[in-house]
Amino acid sequence: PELQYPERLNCAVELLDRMVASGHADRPAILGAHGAWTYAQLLDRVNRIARVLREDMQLVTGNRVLLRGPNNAMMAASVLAIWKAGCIAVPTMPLLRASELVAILDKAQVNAALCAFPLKEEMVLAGSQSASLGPVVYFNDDAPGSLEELMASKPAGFEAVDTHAEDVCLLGFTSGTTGKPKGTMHFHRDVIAVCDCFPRSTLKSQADDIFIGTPPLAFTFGLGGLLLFPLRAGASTVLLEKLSPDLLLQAIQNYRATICFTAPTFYRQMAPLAGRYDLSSLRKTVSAGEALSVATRESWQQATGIQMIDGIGATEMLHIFISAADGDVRPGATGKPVPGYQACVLDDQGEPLPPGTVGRLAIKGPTGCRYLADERQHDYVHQGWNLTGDAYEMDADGYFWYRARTDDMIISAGYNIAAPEVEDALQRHPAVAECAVVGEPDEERGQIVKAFVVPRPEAEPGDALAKALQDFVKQAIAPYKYPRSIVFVMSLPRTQTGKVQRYKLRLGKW
Ligand code: 3UK
Repeated sequence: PELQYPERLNCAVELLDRMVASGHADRPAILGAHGAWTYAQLLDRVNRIARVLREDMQLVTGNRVLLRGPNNAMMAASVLAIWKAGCIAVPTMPLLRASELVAILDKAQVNAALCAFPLKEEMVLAGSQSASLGPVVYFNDDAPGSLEELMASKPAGFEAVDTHAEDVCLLGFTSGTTGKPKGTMHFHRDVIAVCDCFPRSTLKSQADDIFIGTPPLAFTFGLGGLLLFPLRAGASTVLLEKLSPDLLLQAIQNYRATICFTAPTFYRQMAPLAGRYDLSSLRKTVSAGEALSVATRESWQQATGIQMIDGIGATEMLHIFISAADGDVRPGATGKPVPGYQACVLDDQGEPLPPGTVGRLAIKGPTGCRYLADERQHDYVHQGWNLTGDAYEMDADGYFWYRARTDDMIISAGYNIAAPEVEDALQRHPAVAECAVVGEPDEERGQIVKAFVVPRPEAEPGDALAKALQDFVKQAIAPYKYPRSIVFVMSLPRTQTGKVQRYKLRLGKW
């Protein structure tokens, strides 16, 4: 792809003003509970919010603005307005508690906040403990002093702040699968570059597409898939505040959505319900966030006829960098580097490994990891290669196969066992709703394979089922990989982005 951008670049102008100027003004941009906003209407809102930021909240270029809210039109307009006003957006997951928010306010040295009214309580609590935080304005509310009211009194139009392509515009926080969230910095150029990679080469999105899905706009998976990619393509996006497998299927039917973004667990839950809805509009479905098992891929394909597009992305990389679509899909493999990115598998010394060997995944491309000052930048980036913390194997044809998070390789009696492989096998058993596998310290074997299983409602957990599951796994994969210990649980601990927190399972506390 052509990834040369001018030195002066404001990503909001690229994504929005340019679209309005090039004939998209009256096309629908954002659909949802608010109704529909065209590109021109979205631009008008963005300009007014940008004025509020600069004129009422007195912000200057480079200020950091915390952004809190559900996936809706005002939230989307606010991100774009923060960029257009030359400020840095710090989106946060709606469910964060005050103590977690305080950590982010401090770490990101936040100057101001735009916050959805229903999240006010936590915001006030956190704000009272922050030294840096200035003005806070609430939206999704028409009370005096609300963002909506301030916007209404502004004149139309706003001249974008002239930013450098390499000015930071986004602080993305990781979801904390291994503990405390880390902040990552992204430039205006990065925001446009991710739009010109995966969605163009792999997804092949077009102006008549209607995007829909579940990931929060506060998660770069959702920000890209449900806002940046649709805008860059001149397409429409459906933003949904309330989500469940049934509600998402219903919304796909109602809005005639064509492209869906969500995580494997959601596809797994939607597959058995899909037959009740008219999903004929749907063309492409993207799975990311966690490994997509062959079982989930197959159940979705059987239910809908759609071949899933798996893609691995990371907050550090901003979005997806390995993926495959259409005829290029190899079930079980994530795919090949997205055009624009390079990938290889390295050993612990940083030397490239030959095909067929499991090692550390390393990525180079137009986006990359820049942690906020206090993080361990050198653990992630070595000689320009981003080490994502994933154990991968490349085959002779250049396809990349996910094996595990590097921390989730279990070594038992000298065997290397990838936790997700055991999970895949378990998931194929009809009594298993969900499961997660970890290594448990063991005197004799070093570690043993331990499985946490959420049984389906009709299944009867107990010794008999545990034995049946063990036998089932021994039939499916090399017998030494079977879980020696099985624990039945009601649910699995997950991050707010939907990832299993295996470190909590290992600690036995959640
Ligand atoms: C894991 C996957 C196997 C992998 C993300 C798409 O997930 C995203 O970002 P996070 O920072 O986590 C990154 C880590 O998640 N992972 C993600 N996708 C896959 N593992 N197969 C996959 N398809 O361990 C990775 O290092 O929360 C995903 C776009 C933007 C994102 N931020």
